[in-house]
Amino acid sequence: MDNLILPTKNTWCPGCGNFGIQNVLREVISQNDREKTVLVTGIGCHGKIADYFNVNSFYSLHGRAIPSAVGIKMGNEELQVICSVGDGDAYNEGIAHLIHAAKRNSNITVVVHNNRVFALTVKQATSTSPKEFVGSTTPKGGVEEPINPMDVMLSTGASFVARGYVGKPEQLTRIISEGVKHRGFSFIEVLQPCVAWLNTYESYNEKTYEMEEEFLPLQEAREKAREWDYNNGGEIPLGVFYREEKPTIEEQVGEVSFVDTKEILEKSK
Ligand SMILES: Cc1ncc(C[n+]2csc(CCOP(=O)(O)OP(=O)(O)O)c2C)c(N)n1
Ligand code: SF4
Ligand SMILES: [Mg+2]
Repeated sequence: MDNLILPTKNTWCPGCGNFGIQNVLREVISQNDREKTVLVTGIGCHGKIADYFNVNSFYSLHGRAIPSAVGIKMGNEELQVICSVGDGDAYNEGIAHLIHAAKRNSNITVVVHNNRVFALTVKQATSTSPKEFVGSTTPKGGVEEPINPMDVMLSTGASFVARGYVGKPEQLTRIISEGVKHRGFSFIEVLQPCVAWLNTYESYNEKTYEMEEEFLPLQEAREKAREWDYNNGGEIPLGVFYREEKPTIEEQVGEVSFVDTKEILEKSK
């Protein structure tokens, strides 16, 4: 027994895609130095993963998991920082943080539990909900086009960009393991069906396929990212779209020297 799952009561709906991500992360964390692993989460159904794992964790504010993770990594480069975030968390509330962490090439791994809905707060449309999604904020169906986060990440400097699906757990394990090993900002979008509000299992089982390429040059990766437009049009490629070696923010900034606030307060007396 790896003792990685706590005996806490699990409140995810039976069949929720989050179980698939939990299984994969369990495998990945058990392959790594557990003492040096930190799991940082947002708020939402996905965030409960911090309650279920017996690993160092930080339950952040909604939309603020990524800056928390960047700060933890900056403070101690030896830590392996994995950030579990929701689509509402990373693509709505916290999208500025996602973009800037990618731009800085912070050496963290971001795993997006993309169920394409604000699930915990009972069915509001997010940035990747299908256009005509009927939810509690769009009772007659939405009017906005979804964004394409893969393309956003490729255009803002993420040095590892990948997509997996909980229905293809072996490939997802490989992708997340590679993302964790990658030196630089790793962005992994995981298609995670929400059986309560947007059950996409059938459609994903039919439309997803595993890419043959190990990874692609940037322009081809961007074209590949546009193959699926999040409005359920077209086939859905899975795999590592892009990877690049370049200096991380932590290497460039060097050691952080913390300000001793106690000393400052003493001096100001
Ligand atoms: C700043 C802030 N805004 C809104 C909320 C309310 N809230 C809590 S969970 C949640 C939905 C989260 O959606 P998502 O990130 O997609 O996670 P999921 O529940 O789908 O896993 C919202 C809107 C909050 N807690 N804090
Ligand atoms: S509401 Fe959706 S995301 Fe939340 S636990 Fe249930 S199935 Fe999973
Ligand atoms: Mg969500």
